Amino acid sequence: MRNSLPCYNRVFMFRKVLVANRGEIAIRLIRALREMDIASAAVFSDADRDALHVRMADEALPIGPAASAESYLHVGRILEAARRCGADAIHPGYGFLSENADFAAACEEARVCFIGPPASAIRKLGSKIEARRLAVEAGVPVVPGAGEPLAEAAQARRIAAGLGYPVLLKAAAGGGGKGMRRVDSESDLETSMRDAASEAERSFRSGELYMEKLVEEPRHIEIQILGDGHGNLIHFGERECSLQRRHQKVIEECPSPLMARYPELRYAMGDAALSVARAAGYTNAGTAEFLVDKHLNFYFLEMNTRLQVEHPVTELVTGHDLVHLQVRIASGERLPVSQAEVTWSGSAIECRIYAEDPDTGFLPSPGMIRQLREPSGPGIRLDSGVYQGWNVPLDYDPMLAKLIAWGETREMAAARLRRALAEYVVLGIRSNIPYFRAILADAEFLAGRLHTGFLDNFEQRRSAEIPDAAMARIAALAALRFERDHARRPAAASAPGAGRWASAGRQELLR
Ligand code: MV4
Repeated sequence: MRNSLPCYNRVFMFRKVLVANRGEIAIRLIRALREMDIASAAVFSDADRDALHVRMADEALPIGPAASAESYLHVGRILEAARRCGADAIHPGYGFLSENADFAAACEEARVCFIGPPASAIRKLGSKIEARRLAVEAGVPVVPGAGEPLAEAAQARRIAAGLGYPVLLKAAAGGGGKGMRRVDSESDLETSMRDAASEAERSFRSGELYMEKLVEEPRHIEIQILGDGHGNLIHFGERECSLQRRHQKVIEECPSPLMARYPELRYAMGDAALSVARAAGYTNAGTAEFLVDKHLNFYFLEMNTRLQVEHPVTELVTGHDLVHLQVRIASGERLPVSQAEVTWSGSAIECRIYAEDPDTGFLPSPGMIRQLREPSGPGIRLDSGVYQGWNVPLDYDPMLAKLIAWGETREMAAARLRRALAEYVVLGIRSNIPYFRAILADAEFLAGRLHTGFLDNFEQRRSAEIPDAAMARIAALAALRFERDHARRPAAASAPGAGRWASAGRQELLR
């Protein structure tokens, strides 16, 4: 590591950056580094020897077996790779080590710059209870609830009675909806607390819970922020991420369709996000998550201390490259953009393209990509991590690419996205492309009536429309898969009522 100064006292731009990630985000980072004349070093596990990010980087270092814990999540091996290739800095991307305060601290210790917030800010914001407390101190609204860990049932009953049911139990170490339970009445409270605590314990090795009033059918809107090491902190407006299934985002957009009607909301939420960031001593890129209820009250939920998957929609609408800015800030430069220079033009929508099968409840569908035709053309950006002939490994998140469309208006962005989805061909594995084609044809979506229950609702509306013959084919496939995977008795025997569908399905398949 070329110099021994901490990140923010640096004077020179990095010469080489280690990209501690894989897939489309590794490629996104390698491209930005190349644009900045900085050498890139990729890392790869045994499962990723032939991966696209390995081919695109200036050099690539093996870091261990397929299992993430032994490779992309292994602090020692990542730091060793950085030392071996002489990298001045590490970009963690998203997922893996990106929000690990111990890793950020270990980088500081090893005198290699962590391109992200300081370890202290990651640590403070890692506990949702702590983040809530910071927000309250900063005068930012949070959902009515308890700002303390729940210790015992009697205390929980008192708090819930004060808030009024329904309430929501949440894990302090939470994320992704794990350890979260809706509670509708006092009689369910104790059981739900036990369930939530044990799920949180299993997922995060901490069963600590807190409680909030449940916000019904909220919108999920988040604010992108960026701060330098010289006290400058600005926001890049919102992204709406209300379209999620099982706490996985599916479609994200900028601006939120809500902001067309209530532009002052963007500035109020932007200020709130900056207040929380200031209270946490935040620098580099971050995202403040909010819920917005139907009366347009907004509530701070948590801060994601990384570059997010959906950052491209913000880039397309503001025209700023967030990765360039992250790298420049981390090397000690001042933010080259002022708040007044952040403006919003047009509309962008992103689809997360996954190797998963919408016909089997979105089971992962890894394997060989036999044929690939990727869309392009006016207003289309494709951040892809795959190529034709590559075998999508089953070891990691099966996201293939992000398809992003920009248009003068939301209607234009949607039209371009529809056109690009029609061009997109992925053969050999299943993908969720057909699912997106259906969403982009949905009147509710096109009207911008978004909320976090949208996709559940959409799927129910759609399954009601599936004709019997198609349902029979689905039942047949499910039955055959069950028999193959469990190699015991037919599925019909184990699911009451399934027999009729399964035999109808077999007939259908034999036709
Ligand atoms: C909530 C909520 C309603 N009320 N909090 C889910 C993940 C986590 N980051 C926060 N989540 C929620 N917190 C209160 N007080 C509803 C959700 C929620 C949700 C939030 C964003 C996107 C999708 C969601 C799906 C279900 C529930």
